Amino acid sequence: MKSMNNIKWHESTMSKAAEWSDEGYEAWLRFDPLAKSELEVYTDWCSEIILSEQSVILQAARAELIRGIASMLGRKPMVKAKPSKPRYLFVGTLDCAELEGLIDKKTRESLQEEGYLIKTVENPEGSCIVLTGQTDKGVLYAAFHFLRLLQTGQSLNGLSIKETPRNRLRMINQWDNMDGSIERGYAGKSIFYKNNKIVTNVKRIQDYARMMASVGLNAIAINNVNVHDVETKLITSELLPYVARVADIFRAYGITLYLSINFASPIQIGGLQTADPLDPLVKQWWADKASEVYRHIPDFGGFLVKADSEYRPGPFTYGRDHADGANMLADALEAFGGLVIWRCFVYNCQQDWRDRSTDRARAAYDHFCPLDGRFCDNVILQIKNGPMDFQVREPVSPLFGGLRHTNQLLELQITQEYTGQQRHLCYLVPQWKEIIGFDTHASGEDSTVARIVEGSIHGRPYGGFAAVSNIGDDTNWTGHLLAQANFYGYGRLAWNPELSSEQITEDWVRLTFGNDKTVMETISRMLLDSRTIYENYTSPLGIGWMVNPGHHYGPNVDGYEYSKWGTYHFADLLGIGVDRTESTGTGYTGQYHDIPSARYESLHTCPDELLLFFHHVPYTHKLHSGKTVIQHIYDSHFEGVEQAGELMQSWASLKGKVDDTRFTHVLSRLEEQVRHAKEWRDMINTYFYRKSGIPDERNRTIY
Ligand code: GCV
Repeated sequence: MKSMNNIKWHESTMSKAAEWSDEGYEAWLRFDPLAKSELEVYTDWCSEIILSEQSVILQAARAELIRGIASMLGRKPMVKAKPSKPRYLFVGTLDCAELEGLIDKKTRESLQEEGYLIKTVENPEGSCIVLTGQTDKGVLYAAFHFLRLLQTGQSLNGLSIKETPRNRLRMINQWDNMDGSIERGYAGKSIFYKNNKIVTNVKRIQDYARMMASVGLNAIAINNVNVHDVETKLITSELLPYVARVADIFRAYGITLYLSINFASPIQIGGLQTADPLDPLVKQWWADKASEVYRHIPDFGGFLVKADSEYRPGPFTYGRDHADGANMLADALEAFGGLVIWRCFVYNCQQDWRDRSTDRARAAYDHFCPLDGRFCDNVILQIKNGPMDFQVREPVSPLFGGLRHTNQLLELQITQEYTGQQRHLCYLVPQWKEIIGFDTHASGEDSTVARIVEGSIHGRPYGGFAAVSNIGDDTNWTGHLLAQANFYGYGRLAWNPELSSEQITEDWVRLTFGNDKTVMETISRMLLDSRTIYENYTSPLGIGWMVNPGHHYGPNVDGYEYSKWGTYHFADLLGIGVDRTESTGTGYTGQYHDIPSARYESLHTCPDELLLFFHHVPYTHKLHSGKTVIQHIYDSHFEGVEQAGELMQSWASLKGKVDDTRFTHVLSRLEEQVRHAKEWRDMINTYFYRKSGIPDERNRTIY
């Protein structure tokens, strides 16, 4: 535990990496100097900070406030134990003696563990703005929120902001491997590992922790869910001291560390003959392993597990089920307060494409719903947002609403595996809002995914959001600078799913590019439109895929059509789509509760954008929009390319208003997007024209 008190490194984060600031290294924590009009009043409040406690997290809050305020106001604030001015900032937890009598009982009681309060308080010594919370973490979040107020030019008069996170877990999954590669990573190499070792220069990890905390994220699994040989050893005494150092860094920013584990570890690193979860030796091995991990990292979060999925080992090998597997690990971790996060991405990845009775979309529900109620309280099932795999459009997984007695985490993918790989602009917050707002009708109306995963509908102790990170060691973290908005937006939504896409977007643009109205409106519009645009020129009407196999970039309509992965579109000369109805298809629609089930089952009520996910229809089928399917395909693809061109023009209009480095970088990505969108348009349109023989009503060029 010695390293827990090591707070020296904060100072190193104090030096502003000026040489990086125009390349996007500082992301939304740039703290650019503020306009003159705001300086006077802000300086009046911020030149003195009263802060007496010294925990690592409060040290971080202090460091952030000094850094941010100094950078924005051009003057470093003084940190003192007692105020010497009539206006100052007070930073500390609610139990500080100074706050006695200043914050009423009701407010105190309403602030939960990670919640915070930012409040202007008049007291005998003058007025202060209090940044407080029940815990140090709350105070840290309050500090970041306060900095956001300054950065976005808000008034500091009569502040009374109370925030509590809706979700207990707000997690990031890194798909990083120890050789430095990142599975589905599009922004360089890992910031955690190099040459099969944990990095020694931890500056990037520290700055990443700051970025995470600034948007309220509180948990991270630092290795890929596909745990290969070297990574299996992360839970051994050889590597745990290094993992512990990374845990120290995250701890100072209120972030708990998790590891992905290999279910076959007892065999691979334990010398046992089996990994059978019901075998007493295996149980003992994991119990011993858990205590070893906690000796190194006393506040370790727990294990993230991908089992019996895409060739990963799991309980099926021993004739056991997922509840047996997860509960065995849960028993081992329970004494230490650890959690098992067990993924539901389980399906047959060796399907025969000729077999139309097997439907990959059904798999997660079919595997996990029968186990509902059997999982220990410290197990959380992590469920991908859709039944397939992070496509630009798919329905919400019916497991949300299907499970009633199990903790659930919504898994999103920030990294843009199927949505343009951070070469195309595809801002995902609007998609995520649709997902979390989806009404499952599990317990009557308003049984939204947001309410299910927060645990309120079924009274579950744990729940929240997890997402696959999109960052790497590229200077700007995310490859495409504007893809930073996806990371930012994820954090804000995980904290408060009620925030609108518009609000989150505006905040991000202001923090990243400043408060100029034209810049703010132009970039916000670009972001908010970008998902629809991407959808327009890629696979149509919810069918998904149509990408090059393996790396998943670029169009290939039949790329997955005759493969083993269970991802088909079934296009022939007459029509396209997968019949997933109960009446004539795979029965997938029956996995939803009555109202969504009936909506998807009927051709009359199935929404256009998901039509081909649920139904096989002729190309001449009329959509609710009044267009035929084939004409919709042509029109949306021509339109998508035009819209991509408009994105580029919108950006070009900002020349001179955004610094040259960031301007040129984004412009070149948008140019590539336009070129590539044309490739998508022409391949998709040509494919369907050749299949159907039906010409475009408007006689545009199709090859
Ligand atoms: C980490 C998809 C991706 C894989 C990923 C897998 C998963 O299949 O293509 O790279 O593996 O999902 O989520 O486990």
